[in-house]
Amino acid sequence: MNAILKKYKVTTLSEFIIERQADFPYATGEFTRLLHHISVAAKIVNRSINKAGLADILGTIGTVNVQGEEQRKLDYIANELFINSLKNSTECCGVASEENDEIVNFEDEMSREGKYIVCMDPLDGSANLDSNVSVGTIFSIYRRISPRGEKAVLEDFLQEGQKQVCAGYIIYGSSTMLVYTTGKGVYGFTLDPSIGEFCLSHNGIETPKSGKIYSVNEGNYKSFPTGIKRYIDYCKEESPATNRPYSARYIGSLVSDFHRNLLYGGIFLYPQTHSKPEGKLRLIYECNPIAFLAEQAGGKASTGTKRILEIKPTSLHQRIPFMVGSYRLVKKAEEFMQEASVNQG
Ligand code: P6P
Repeated sequence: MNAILKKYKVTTLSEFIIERQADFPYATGEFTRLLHHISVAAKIVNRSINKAGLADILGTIGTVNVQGEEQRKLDYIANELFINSLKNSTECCGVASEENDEIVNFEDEMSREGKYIVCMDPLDGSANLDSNVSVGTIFSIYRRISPRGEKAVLEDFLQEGQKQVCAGYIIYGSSTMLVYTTGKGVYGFTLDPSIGEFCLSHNGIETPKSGKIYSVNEGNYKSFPTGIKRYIDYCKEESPATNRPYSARYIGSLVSDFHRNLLYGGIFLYPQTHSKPEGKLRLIYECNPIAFLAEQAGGKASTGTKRILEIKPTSLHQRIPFMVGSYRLVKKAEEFMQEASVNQG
């Protein structure tokens, strides 16, 4: 009987969070409620994405966000769903979202007492949606700095990434997965549509220390810094003894590229370019959460010269050069950056 029960035993996300609540000193269930509400919004977004082509919710809405990027119907829907669910949790006093120029304050009395704030990219890679390429939601949770009972303030959202209490993503791909860390390892949950639950499928993700995959938009090669060019050339060199040439894999959807490299080993790079001197990816709701996850899985994340999680943000939508993935691959890329800066004097 035990063998049969063991085969059908599932651990849902809610069960897992409660079991691990001991990881959260002084937690009286607030964090559990907050993460539960994120998972509820994720299920609804997943349902919307799965029927997008049938429900006339693909395409754009004729507006651009603070990034100057065309907003898509599903960007708007996902943003509203996550913001509403976070408000309903009453554990979060405010949200910073890629889709909103300013922070979103939750004014009701219970939310003002909330001790957490959330930074998020509600639907990263959404330009890929119409072609059915996988996309993702990225989220990052901090304890607020401002006093409970008052409105959230900008400083609550400009904390260094190493202050995160939780980071995670949902990848809406061949299966829908929620991957998160609270600083005690990385755990993956796969959505079982038949029961509507995220079920534990990756009980402790450790990323390989090295790998054979490099992910970068090589169309920007000519405008990369010298060190990055030299590293990409190194990835392409014939060297069987060191597993090179590596394989180029680039989906153009951060969560998808990162998730593959997390599991298989590899490096993702979005360096600075002539047209994007600070890089493209945003520090507080893309690079910081992904960097926290990478480090918790034994990987590394930097600008090429600085550890991402030690950078003090200066603005909500600040962009930053980014490389993340297997420890030894990122370290090698940093060495090329270091060598180039020494040679340039
Ligand atoms: P490019 C999607 O727009 C995104 O923000 C990330 O998901 C992705 O890694 C990157 O931009 C792709 O940018 O310039 O290569 O198309």
